[in-house]
This record gives sequence, structure tokens and C-alpha cells, in this order.
Amino acid sequence: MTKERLLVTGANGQIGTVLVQALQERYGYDQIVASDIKPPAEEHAIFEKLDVLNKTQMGEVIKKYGITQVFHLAAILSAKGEQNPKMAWDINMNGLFNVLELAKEYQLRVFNPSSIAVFGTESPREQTPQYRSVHPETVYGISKVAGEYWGLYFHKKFGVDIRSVRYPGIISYQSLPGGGTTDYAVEIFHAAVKGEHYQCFLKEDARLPMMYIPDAIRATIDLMEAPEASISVRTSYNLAGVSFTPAEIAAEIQSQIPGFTVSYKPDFRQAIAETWTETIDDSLARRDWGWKPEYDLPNMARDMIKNLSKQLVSSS
Ligand code: AKB
Repeated sequence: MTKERLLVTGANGQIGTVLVQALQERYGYDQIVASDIKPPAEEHAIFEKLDVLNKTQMGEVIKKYGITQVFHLAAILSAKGEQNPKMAWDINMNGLFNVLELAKEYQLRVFNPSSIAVFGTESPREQTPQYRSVHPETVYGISKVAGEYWGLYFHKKFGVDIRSVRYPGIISYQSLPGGGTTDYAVEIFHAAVKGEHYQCFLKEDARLPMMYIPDAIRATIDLMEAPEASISVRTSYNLAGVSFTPAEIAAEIQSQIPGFTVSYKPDFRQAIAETWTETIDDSLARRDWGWKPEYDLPNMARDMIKNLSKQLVSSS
């Protein structure tokens, strides 16, 4: 493997926390630079405090470490974006634009995640196809679609090697999500292992595409390591893991933690969820770079409960 040096923006977030560690294991501790707007509670990586809106500062970090790839995770998610559209647009668009311009200047490979938020009520709800299905209805979704097309533009016009997946809702035990519509699927596990009741902010039948974090990390690394010639999608690949409703995940947890209780009090996030689709056709990711998810709902729930229970014991 050539000596790659990787910069991760938004490294303190739900995906960044786990991705940095996975990249360190794969490429070596010294090859990974984690960055975020605030330092992490505990430093487990080479860290640079970095505001993605500050292009000069980002360029200095890229030069200082000889960065060859950027995993640009810094973004405002769907629910927080609806509460502050201007801020979401500014961070999601201008942050990406800075990354793309620096990628052009320094010939960097870029990972620019997109989301199922690119779909909308006009998209086919089942097996949502790769093409002709983007109809975003949130600021976050609009910024992700625009970001996908800016990526394609920089690829075609300047040869930037940009790669992307449309992440479903991500479920993880290592870190908490923040500001998303799919966050309930993590919160529900925390309540269950603590023996608490959970009040869900989505309706019991709100089926959404989801993915367990080991699958999401593997997809990210596999895509970034795939030979350039195999990448046929430069906007963003559809990516599917497992789809379920709040009632189904609650029932799965109850089968492993009897006595766990859930009630439903939908808030504004239900309206966002209703614009998204239920299942995704990810055949191009499977064909181009061999994508295949490993976790179904029961396996994911078992692993989440095991790991969160361990964390609870070691923190008490
Ligand atoms: C959110 O809920 O906003 C995110 C996403 C699906 O991109 N988890």
C-alpha cells in the first residue's frame, strides 16, 4: 500500500469517531489526521482544530501533513438543518466547496458522504433506484444533492477523484449521533440497556433505511480503496443495509431485553422521515466495488446490546 495520509473532517461525530480508529488500524496511527471544530473529550489521534469554512486553515493542515485523501464528514444533519437552514447550507455547501478546491489544487482523493435525505416523496419508496430518484425536501437533502453534483462537476472538469455513498441512518454504540432524524435508532438502545422507558419521536410504522456502523465503515473504506476504473458513479452510490420501523426495532430489543417499554410521541422529525424512502436499490455499489452488508436487525441488535452493556458496566 502506498503511504497515504488521510485527513478526516468532522472527526468527533458519530461516523468520524469510528472511522478514524478504523483508518488508524489499517494505515497506521501516524497516517491519520483527525480534525473538528472542537477538540475531542479525549484525544485518540493526531488532532487539528479545524473550521471547514476556513479554507486557508484547511490548506495549511493539508500542506503540513502532506495529505493525500480527505474524508469530509463535517456536516449539519437533517433535523438540525431544518431548525437552522442558513447555517446548514453554509456549512454543508461552503465546507465542501473548500475541500473540492483544495482537492483540485493538491490532487487529493475525496470522500464526500451523501444521504438518503436526497430522496423525497416523489421518489419510489421501495427499492429506490440510483438514478432519477433525487427529490430532496429538507435543507440537508438539498445540500447533499448539490454536493453530489458539485463533486461530479469537479471530477469531470478538473479530474478530482471524488467518491461518495448515500448513507442510510447509522447505528453505533461508540458514539452518539447528533441532529438527525434517524437518531432514535441509537437512543432506543441506550434507554433499553439502562432499563429505562423510551419515548420515540417517530411513529411506530416509520420504516427507514438503516445500517450498522461496521458495515458503514467497511463500505467507506472499500469505496475509497476501489480501483479508479471501477467507479462508475461520481455523484453518490445508493447503499443499503437493513430497513425497519420503530415498532420492529422495539420488538427485536424486547426479545433480547424482556420488559423494555416504548411509547410514541412523533415530533417535527416524523414529517422529515415521511419524505424519505423505505428500501434502497444498491446494485451499482454491489457491482462496482463488491458491496454487501453483513448485519441484519437481530445481529445488529445483539451486538449493540452487548457493547452498550459492557460500556455501562465499565462506567459504573
Ligand atoms: C439524518 O437522520 O439526518 C442522518 C441521515 C439519514 O443522513 N442520519
